[in-house]
Amino acid sequence: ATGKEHWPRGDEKVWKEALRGVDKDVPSVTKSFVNHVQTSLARQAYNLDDLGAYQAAALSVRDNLIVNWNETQLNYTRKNPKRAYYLSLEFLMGRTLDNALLNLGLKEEYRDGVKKLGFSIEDILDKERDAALGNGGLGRLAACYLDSGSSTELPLWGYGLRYKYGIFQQLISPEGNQLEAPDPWLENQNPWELPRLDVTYEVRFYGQSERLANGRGIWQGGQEVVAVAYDVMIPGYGTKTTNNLRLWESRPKRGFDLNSFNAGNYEGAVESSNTADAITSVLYPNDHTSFGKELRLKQQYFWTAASLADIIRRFKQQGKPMNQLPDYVAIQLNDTHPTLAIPELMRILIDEEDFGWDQAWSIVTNVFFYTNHTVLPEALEKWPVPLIEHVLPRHLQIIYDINLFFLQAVERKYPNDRERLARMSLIEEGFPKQVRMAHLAAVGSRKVNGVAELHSDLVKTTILKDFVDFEGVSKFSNVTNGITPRRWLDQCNPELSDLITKTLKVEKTVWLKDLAKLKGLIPFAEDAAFRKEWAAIKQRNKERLAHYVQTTLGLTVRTDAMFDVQIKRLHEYKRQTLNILGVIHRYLTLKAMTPEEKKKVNPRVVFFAGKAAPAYYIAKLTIRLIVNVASKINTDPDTKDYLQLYFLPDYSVSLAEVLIPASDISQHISTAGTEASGTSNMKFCLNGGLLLGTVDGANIEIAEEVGESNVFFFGHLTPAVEDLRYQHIYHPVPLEEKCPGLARVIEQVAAGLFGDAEIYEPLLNTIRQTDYYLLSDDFDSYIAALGMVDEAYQDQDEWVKKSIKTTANMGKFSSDRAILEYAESFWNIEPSPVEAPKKAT
Ligand code: B1N
Repeated sequence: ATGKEHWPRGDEKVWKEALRGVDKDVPSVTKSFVNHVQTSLARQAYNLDDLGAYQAAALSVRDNLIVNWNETQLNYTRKNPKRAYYLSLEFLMGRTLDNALLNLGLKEEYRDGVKKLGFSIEDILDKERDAALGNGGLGRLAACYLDSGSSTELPLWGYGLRYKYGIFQQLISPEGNQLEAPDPWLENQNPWELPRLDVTYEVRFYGQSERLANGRGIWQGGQEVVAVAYDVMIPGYGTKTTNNLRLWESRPKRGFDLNSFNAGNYEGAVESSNTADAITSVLYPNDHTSFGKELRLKQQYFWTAASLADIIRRFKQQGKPMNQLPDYVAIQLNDTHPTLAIPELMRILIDEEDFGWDQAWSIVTNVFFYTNHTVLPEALEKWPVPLIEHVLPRHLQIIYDINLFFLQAVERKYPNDRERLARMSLIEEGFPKQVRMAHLAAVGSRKVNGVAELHSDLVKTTILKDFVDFEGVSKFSNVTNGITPRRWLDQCNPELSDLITKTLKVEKTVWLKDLAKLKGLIPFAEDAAFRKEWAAIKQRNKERLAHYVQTTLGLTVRTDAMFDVQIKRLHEYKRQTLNILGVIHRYLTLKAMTPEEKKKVNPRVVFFAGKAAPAYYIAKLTIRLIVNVASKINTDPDTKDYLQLYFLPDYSVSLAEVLIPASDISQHISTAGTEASGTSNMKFCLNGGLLLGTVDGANIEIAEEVGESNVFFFGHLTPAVEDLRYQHIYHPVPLEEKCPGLARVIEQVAAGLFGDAEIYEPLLNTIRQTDYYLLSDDFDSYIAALGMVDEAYQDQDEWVKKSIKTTANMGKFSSDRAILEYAESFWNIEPSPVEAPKKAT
């Protein structure tokens, strides 16, 4: 018993007045909260727990969002601006309540309001489950862009799928194996979505497609599935604009097939409903792999068809002819996942709207824009021709026609160049033939972009080189990714945000929308009192993380050490293996030291977090190695005061919000040329964490902004990679010779220092054999860079200066800048502020 069982919590008078609806003294926040407890939740005010309080607060905040959402949509309907649509299979939103309170400017009112009723706002916020409808960076980027779209008052909607299960929950077994559990995130009801049961479309699969002489097609038969809209309100920071994220749920067209039901075939009758539901049941948990699964193809078509139908219906309500579609609609394709929208719009224009091919194609190629997020070959989507033919017969015909006209044009420019035609074809020859979605997306779009300078150059010089030659370079460009500083600074690091506001002497509503203002912090790097405050905040953030680890895992983290963090999806190209082998190297070095030598060592705590795709064996072995190294070294009396290691299970947006502000140094150590951008690198640096990384992705632009002396770079550069790989295969050098330090570490793992000797063989073999990701080439410079980090950390004054200068120079990486680049240089859309409603007279 806590002695707190006599309800109500908090101030009894406030409760009573609010319950009675006394108008005078009770703030409206309190009234609305209590009202929702009594009505929407049908709960006794005197018996409300934190979860109930979260639900009441969410419903009450939602009322505010709905008002703004309605005004925003009305504003758009009245003004008819050109609109942009962001089609993404993933939206990794995380939690909503805190963000909604911040953006509405209601945080303090709610803090006070719930306090009087006996609750702490932090405890309430902590009850919310993450909306985890995404795998990693690509999905989180989509969420940041929606926040920025509303914050810059752009008419921008998102379209996605309402998965019943988000990314799996990660459990770690005692042996260190990753186990996956489903994430039924909708279980406790979701106050942030508005079901629109009246907004529905029918989407066809399978059936037959007949071609008519005039080029049109008739697609009929097969199965129809219903798409139902759910709207998620996206408030802007300090704006009325509240845009929409529309997520589709699949439902069977008929719940039951009555004929077979009456014939006693119960299972047959419910079967069609099972397959229809399955389409939006689960988010595919693989990033960076193309699997060719039928259900994934159906997800992609279901979502693009419903979204396009919805977009076209809205456009038609304006009474404009279809050939003006590109003047009013821009559609951004988030990677190739929504590429079927291209043949789908062709189908609508030709088969349903009576357009000829050329006119239809000119509309299509002025509506779509394609963002590429990776150049890794295994991630480039390809769909087997027979599968598309089976599921979407009409679309296959259209894809073949697009290809025919396209290759004819290529042939005219480069006569008799068969190899070029084969390279550029939308169809890859083989058994089976496959449709290359990146080629289709590039051919069918107005613009193509990568997500950081280096990556965009690689797109132009590698995977789409022939297309640059053919179409001219002006179609291909770069938009460096960004992050929203609202969530990734103000919300996750409130103390730092307050210190910045106080120091800049500018309202946070100003600098959070004009992040270049952070440059005003630069002179304060020389101010000792400021540095002290800055460092104290980092320290408290470390303690907050330690508290999290203590309460969730029961482990005690020392907070007087350097916090070294690598958090991201497990993938060989991201080289978590390099990091853990570096940790073992440090451990072995410590073991060999005398007590005197050890005294000079700065203690370090290394954190890992991240999920592995369930079928990615090597990635899962890496987790297992990390976990087992941790249990060995954390209990070794020789070293545990100098080196601790933690693998935090079930990485999520919310966990990132605790980890990032606590980091002194974070690792972004992909093989050069493999990480398209990275976005957590931006989050760490914005929070004053320094960066240890390779010359890859957005690391390069971060270094350009914050100064190369404030980042720790190591490793080979992109142009060297191809040649090094060639050397590995054709002129292999034994590991003991090439990189003795790494060989020694690998020997220890193989010898069973961390148990399970044989189990790690496949992982170790990836390095001993082809070493595709170049660990043996970069290991020595990696260890050297870690040494430089240690050395720099010894001089705390200098370190804190670096930290301040890093934050101060991160303005470029606001997602507001990125979304405005898309708006101005691609979509040609403008802010459309919601006008203040006319005062009732
Ligand atoms: O997109 C992020 C980048 O910051 C990262 O560098 C990049 O790796 C990431 C197939 C992907 N690229 N490709 C994917 C996700 C899901 C899937 O099914 C590929 N994710 C990225 C934002 O630009």
